[in-house]
Amino acid sequence: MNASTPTTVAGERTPDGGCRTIDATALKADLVRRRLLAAAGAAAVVAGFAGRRARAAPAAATVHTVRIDAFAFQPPVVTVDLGDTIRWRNDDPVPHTVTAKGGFDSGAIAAGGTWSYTATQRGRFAYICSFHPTMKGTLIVR
Ligand SMILES: [Cu+2]
Repeated sequence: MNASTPTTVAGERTPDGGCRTIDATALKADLVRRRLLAAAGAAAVVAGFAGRRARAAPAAATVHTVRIDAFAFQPPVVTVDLGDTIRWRNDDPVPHTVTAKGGFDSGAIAAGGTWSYTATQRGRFAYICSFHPTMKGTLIVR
C-alpha cells in the first residue's frame, strides 16, 4: 500500500486525479446550510422577542364613548382599563358637565360638543352633571 496515494471518496475523483471540486461544493453547501440555520435561529429569536414584548406591554389604550342624551349618561356605568380614554359626547341641545367630586371635571360641554378624559387613577368614580345633579354616571377604572 502506497502511503503517498491521496485517499478519496468514490465519485470525487476528477479526470486529473484531484478531488477539490466536490469538496468545495460540499463546503459551499454546508456554508449555505449553516447560514440558513443561523437565519432561522435569528428569526426565531426575533419572533420570541416580539411575542414577549406583545405580552409584556399593556394593551393598547381604548377610547370609550359615553353619550349624553335626554339628560342621561349612556351607558350610565362604564368600565375601562387604566390608560384608556373616555369621551363624552353631548347630543343634547343644552350644555352638561361630567363632574366627579375629587376627581375630574369637564366644565360645560356645549351642545354637540365632546370632552375626553384619560383614566390615570384606578377606582370607582361616581359623577354627575353639575347643572343637572339628577344626571348620574359611574366610571370604573380597573
Ligand atoms: Cu346636564
